[in-house]
Amino acid sequence: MQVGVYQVEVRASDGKGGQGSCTFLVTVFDSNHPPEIVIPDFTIKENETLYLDLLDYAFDPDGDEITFALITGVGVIEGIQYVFVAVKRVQELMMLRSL
Ligand SMILES: [Ca+2]
Repeated sequence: MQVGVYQVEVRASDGKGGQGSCTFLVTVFDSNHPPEIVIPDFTIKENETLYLDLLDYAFDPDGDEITFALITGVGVIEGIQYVFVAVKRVQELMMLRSL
């Protein structure tokens, strides 16, 4: 049932020609709750790589499947994993990529 307000009308009959009726409203609201995600700060050394399984830090109150996207910042998200390679310089990153 989609979110919205629905009107229902019900009639009551007594079998002797007598009838009564009424209408009432049924409101269907969006019961979905957004995922909660909290990731603590991390400290890593140069040339270290930070791997995070994002499902360890996120939770959906309804049990919905969660997907992730990087909004801003360093690193990449692939599926449920965040990866940041803390190479010293851009040139070194280029070298690593060319290997
Ligand atoms: Ca949800």
